[in-house]
Amino acid sequence: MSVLERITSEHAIALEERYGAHNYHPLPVVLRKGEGVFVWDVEGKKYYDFLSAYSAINQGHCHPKIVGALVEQAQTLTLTSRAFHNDLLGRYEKYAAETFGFDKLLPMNTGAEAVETALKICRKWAYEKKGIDENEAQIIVCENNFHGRTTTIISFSNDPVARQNFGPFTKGFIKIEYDNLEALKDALENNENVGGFLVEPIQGEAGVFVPSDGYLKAAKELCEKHNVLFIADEVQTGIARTGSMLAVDHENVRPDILILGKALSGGVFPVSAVLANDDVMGVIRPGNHGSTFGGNPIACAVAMAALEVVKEEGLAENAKELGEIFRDEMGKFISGCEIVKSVRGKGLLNAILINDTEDSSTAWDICMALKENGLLAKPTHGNIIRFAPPLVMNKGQLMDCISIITKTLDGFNK
Ligand code: IF1
Repeated sequence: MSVLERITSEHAIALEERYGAHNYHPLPVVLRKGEGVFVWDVEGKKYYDFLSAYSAINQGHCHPKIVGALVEQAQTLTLTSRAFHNDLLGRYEKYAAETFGFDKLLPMNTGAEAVETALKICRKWAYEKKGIDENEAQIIVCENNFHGRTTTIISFSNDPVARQNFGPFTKGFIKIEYDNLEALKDALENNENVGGFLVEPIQGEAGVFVPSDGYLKAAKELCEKHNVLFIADEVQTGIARTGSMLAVDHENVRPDILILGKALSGGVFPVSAVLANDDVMGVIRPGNHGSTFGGNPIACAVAMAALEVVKEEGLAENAKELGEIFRDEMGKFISGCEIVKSVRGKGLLNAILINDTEDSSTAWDICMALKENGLLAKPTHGNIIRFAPPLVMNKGQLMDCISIITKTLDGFNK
């Protein structure tokens, strides 16, 4: 079977249904091409992409500079493993470490792996630097978090669907309410063995939940006071998505451990990373951690190009500017409408709350109508729709999208 052979949407979906594990419930659209802010389905219909592969495609689909780096490197050297050095790893580590202001980087592939890596570094630091007794270290996490799908990570999720019948779970996590400084203070004061606090600067899966102004800064200060590592999961919020290179930059917070993924590669290759300073990263020694593909030459070339694109094209500034327009325009629309309760977000990571119950199909039906009208978005938690277009969008395109969204929503106004 040739990949060049054309296939209908119906046939493609039927094949996945028959031969693929049923671990997703996608919108019934089959994409075959992407460019910038647009994707095309197999029948040739063109859409604005308002999911950006969960913020992995911040730089736009098939960015020529990033794809160019991928192709050139793929024809030169793809993988050496870490048993040998390669000529790009050090250059990439230097470039990324300097970009984000850390001493060192540990390269991995997926977001979940990078979160796992951060948890391991944090525990080892807790024993070797903080002096916590063996096997006693605790890490504070937040309710309604999303950090990935591994057994350890789902151990501290509170999504029943993600957890049920996957136990037994990993111990050593204390869960507190998000955006609640008192809860963090209590947890730090009442537990001696805390090594770290793992937090998303904006909770993505929870429905783009933006914490109160000053929360991250105050949380970091509390962590400092208790000699606890502040671990920021910027897998989704990082790389310009929220209108600054990192979401923690809005509050001038420097995490002790920074976790990146998704758009670190512009979505062309799985690339993730953990960054920290020497006092923390120094606990990792040969044999403690690794990955066959982590730090491979293609990943290094791609990630450097992806970061260059973010800087060269001013994507953080653009996300900030367009995000404000988006929330302003949606806010105006909402004030005279029944179907949407509110709009929230930062930069180009936004969501609208549909005025219906969580178990209703309204948000799904709206996404189906948006698809018919040429815009792809996906509901989360039943009644929330996330809007996260590629950051290479221009103002004219954004206004076009706002018009598609408001006209579609009007069709649902009772
Ligand atoms: C799926 C959500 C987004 C993440 C943060 C780590 C990871 C993610 C903050 C793991 C991944 C994803 C994965 C995706 C759905 C998705 C998601 F809806 F669940 F919340 F983006 F909005 N930390 N987020 O958001 O990264 O291992 O997947 O590379 O299909 O599960 P990964």
